[in-house]
Amino acid sequence: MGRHHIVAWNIVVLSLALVVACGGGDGGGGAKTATATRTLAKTPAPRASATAGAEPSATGAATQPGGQPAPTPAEPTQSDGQPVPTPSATPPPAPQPSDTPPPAGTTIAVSLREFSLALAAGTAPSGLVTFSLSNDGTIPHDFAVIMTDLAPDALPVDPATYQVRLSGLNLVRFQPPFGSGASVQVPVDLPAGNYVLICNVASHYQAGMRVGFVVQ
Ligand SMILES: [Cu+2]
Repeated sequence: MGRHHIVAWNIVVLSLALVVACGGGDGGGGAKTATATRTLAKTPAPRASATAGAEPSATGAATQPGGQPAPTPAEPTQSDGQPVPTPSATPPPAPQPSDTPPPAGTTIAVSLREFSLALAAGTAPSGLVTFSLSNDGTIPHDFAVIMTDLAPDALPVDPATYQVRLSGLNLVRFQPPFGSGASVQVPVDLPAGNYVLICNVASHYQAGMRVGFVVQ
């Protein structure tokens, strides 16, 4: 029994020693690890590293987002740049047409009624002349541009139709009858010369719908 008792005691002691050793070791290791961790955490280096990490991370994050957005804006910018040039390219043509209209010619307002034919201007430079017709009367009228050196009231009239005989004249342009209140734009390219403008509805010329016009 004594040996057993001693052995048991030894076992207990060994066990305690093992427990202490292991516990101490583990505790010490844990403590050391914790200490090391705390030390690292408390150490300026970790903070610096953390700060540095934060800065780089922030920088990196900013850089990455910035870099990613940067390319993205770059693409919109390019896309924007492309649309911008396109509109900018479009405006130039617009000015060109806008520039074109002025030299395009002269517009002459013409008021037709029973029974007269009134012009806003009796002359125009050679080139495009746009007669802006307004039927200010109550019945339909037509409009004929005749290049002739005859006097406005000297045109030949067909006694059967009561109309100016256009077949023997240089008819430059003829606008068919249009109704009361209507407006019609009649562009004509006119060389320099003398013209007579008339309405050739039966009897209208004789009634007074005629006027001379000079292109210089
Ligand atoms: Cu008429």
